[in-house]
Amino acid sequence: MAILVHLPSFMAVPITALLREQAPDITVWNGREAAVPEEVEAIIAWGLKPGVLPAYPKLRLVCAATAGVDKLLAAPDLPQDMPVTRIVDPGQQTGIAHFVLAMALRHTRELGVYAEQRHRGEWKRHRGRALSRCRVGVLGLGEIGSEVARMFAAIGFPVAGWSRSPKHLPGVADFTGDDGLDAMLAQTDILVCTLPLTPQTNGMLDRKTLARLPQGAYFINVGRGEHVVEADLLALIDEGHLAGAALDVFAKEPPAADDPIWTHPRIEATPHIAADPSYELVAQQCIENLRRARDGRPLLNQVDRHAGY
Ligand code: OXD
Repeated sequence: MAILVHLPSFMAVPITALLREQAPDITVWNGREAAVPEEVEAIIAWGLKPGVLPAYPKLRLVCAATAGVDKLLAAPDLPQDMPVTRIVDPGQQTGIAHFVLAMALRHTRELGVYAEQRHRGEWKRHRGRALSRCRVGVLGLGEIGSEVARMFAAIGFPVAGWSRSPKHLPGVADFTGDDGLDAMLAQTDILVCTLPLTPQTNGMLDRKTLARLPQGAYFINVGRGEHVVEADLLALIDEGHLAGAALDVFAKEPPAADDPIWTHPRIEATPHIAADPSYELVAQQCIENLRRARDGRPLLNQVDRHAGY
């Protein structure tokens, strides 16, 4: 029984060590070079280039080391019946919600404006907007979106959420479907994207959609960069329709050196750091799922391949 860790080294090194510590009976390889292909039964990965999967004839399981699985599901040679699992980590959900709140409060309290003023040596006070008058709309009410919505509601923001089916979360107004999306956007001052990336959500935040937000709305993205048509977002900010955006995810990470995102004064850009999943949990879940797959038992957090998350 063997696991192949196929991840960028900043994740691969700690996760490999934890797998070895938690399951001394399982062989764990960090990187494809070391692995014996005929022995690999599970791969932990973020994305899989074409040609990787067919090299492992005994593969039973592909484990994402993250909440999002879009890069894994995009592998052209991922067999239809290959189980894929993702990470569901309450600690990560809380961390992402904290990050989103920090960005939202930075916006409502105008901390970016004060940072600019300080560079100019300017002492000028602004009256911030009351939270109770700042309407939040959360796109996607999965585990992460629900936690984000819950935290906004807990500190007094009016909150709405858009999801495939109504979630009935306390203090969160439900919106569904295309009409629901338009209706929610029209009454959203801070839009937060926590959607999974699927063919249906790819590129959905284009000029037409974002322009439905009221003048002066703010956008926070902790979903995926591909949800947004970046040129449309920047144009709406430059035209003054949107106040700005906090982006933690990008279609290309890191963005190209000449991407305007690096220097745009109304964009807060961070390198996909909203919150990582716990590496202990990643290791633990992969080991447990490999044992379950071997025994033919149901897997934890198995992705619905049809839904794409
Ligand atoms: C992700 C994660 O899916 O960090 O981006 O979990």
